[in-house]
Amino acid sequence: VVILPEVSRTLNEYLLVPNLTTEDCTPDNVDLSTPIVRHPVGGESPLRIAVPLVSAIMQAVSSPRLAIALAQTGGLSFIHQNQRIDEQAESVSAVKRHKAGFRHSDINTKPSATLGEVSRLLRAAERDIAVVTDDGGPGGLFVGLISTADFHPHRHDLNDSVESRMRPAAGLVTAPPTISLSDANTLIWDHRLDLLPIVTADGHLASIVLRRDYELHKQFRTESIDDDKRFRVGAGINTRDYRERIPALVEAGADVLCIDSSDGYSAWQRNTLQYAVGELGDVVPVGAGNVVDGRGFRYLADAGAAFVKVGIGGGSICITRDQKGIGRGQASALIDVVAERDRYAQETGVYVPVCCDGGLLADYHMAIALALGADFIMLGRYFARFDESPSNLVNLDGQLFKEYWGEGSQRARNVARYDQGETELQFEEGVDGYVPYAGSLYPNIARTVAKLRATMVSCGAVTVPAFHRDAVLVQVSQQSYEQNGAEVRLRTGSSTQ
Ligand code: MZP
Repeated sequence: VVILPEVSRTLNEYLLVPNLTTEDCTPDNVDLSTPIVRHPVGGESPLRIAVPLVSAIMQAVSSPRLAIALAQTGGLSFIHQNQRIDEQAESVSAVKRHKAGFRHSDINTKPSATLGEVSRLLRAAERDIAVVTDDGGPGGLFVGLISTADFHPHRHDLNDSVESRMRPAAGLVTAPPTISLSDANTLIWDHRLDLLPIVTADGHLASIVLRRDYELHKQFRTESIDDDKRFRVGAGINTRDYRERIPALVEAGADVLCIDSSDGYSAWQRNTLQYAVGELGDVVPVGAGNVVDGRGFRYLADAGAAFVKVGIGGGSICITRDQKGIGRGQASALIDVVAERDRYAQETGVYVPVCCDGGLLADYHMAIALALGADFIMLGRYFARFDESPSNLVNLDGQLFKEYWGEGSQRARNVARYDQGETELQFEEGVDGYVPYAGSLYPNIARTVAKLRATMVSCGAVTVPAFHRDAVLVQVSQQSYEQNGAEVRLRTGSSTQ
């Protein structure tokens, strides 16, 4: 037996100690882009994303709609493999059919277009979202979004308490064309809106204002797109039907694949990688995992993995540790794997990116994971909460939730991910539950990205590699947990998100 001489630690057990912030270290200067697939040390990765977040390979998370929204905001989705090959290939095609790079000039909207006209134009152009701008008014340039899929003008009841000088009509706010950006922001915050369409007295759309207009506007320059202006999308595969599934997904246009397994340190993954890299001729990069130590990383990197995913037992819906006693604290797993990634890069001249998967309970855990050396982060619960995820929105005792279930639950029955030696799950490794509904993906991602930028600024880093190199972390004591827990009752409407 080997007993590792350490305690297994989670991301929650670390905090970042600030480094010097210099004048040019500002949130705007922070570049969150990161490599997704293996590349020569010092060279360019063939696949990078602008925001280091990817969505989990799960039924309740990665649908075409979520994949499009995430690609628009600079991340990447992995369409889940717990479905028939033709269904999964169709989901990949659905993302690739959408054209990226929306500009308001593309759809010829003008400030005087009505909401109905914009919607019709969007449908005709097979677009979900347009950027609408209006440079009139004292607030300067308004930048907004309109979406056929997500935009529900009637969703928010504005009729109750809008400012008296603004006349509510049919769920929209009518306002004089001179409404200032700060007036608009007040309305947005007061009514907890993601976006606010401003219509003129004669019912024309003057502009649409977002809560975080600047962030979103910026992200439109960082969409995850290919050379052919299509959104990028990944897809999960398994170690059983890969001979049929990989060619179908490649044909459908998948940009990157990932072997989806709860325990990736296996000969099955090596065989799958050998097929993808060797027999199939390396047509599309294939990531592998999950592992929790350097041995697992090296095994998969040697077998040709494009990236290696880290994490066993840490997922919010995961009960693998309780059921099988298998797993490792996510921080300890990352520290071990990242050290091996760096040794491997030194020895071979090849950098194999590491993805931190699961168990991130707060936004700041993403910063801790990046600081510990992760190149990008995979999230399930985080994305399941949004409008764009495929699961149902449910009202439980007056509070809104989205359904979220693990791939190891009876509901998902992902037998290819959980090797229990049978064609049916003999015991569950995941739970079936609910997560608090959080609205649309767009403002949430903008907020998370703003937090990541702010953390990196405090740590004096404007790039992810600099953050890896310079971050200073400290373990927190039990005592400091208790101090953090001092209870302050929140005012209604305030939030810690
Ligand atoms: P989280 O972001 O919800 O904490 O974790 C998502 C990750 O949990 C997934 O990417 C996957 O690795 C893992 N997962 C998915 N299903 C289960 C399960 O049923 C699971 N146990 O652990």
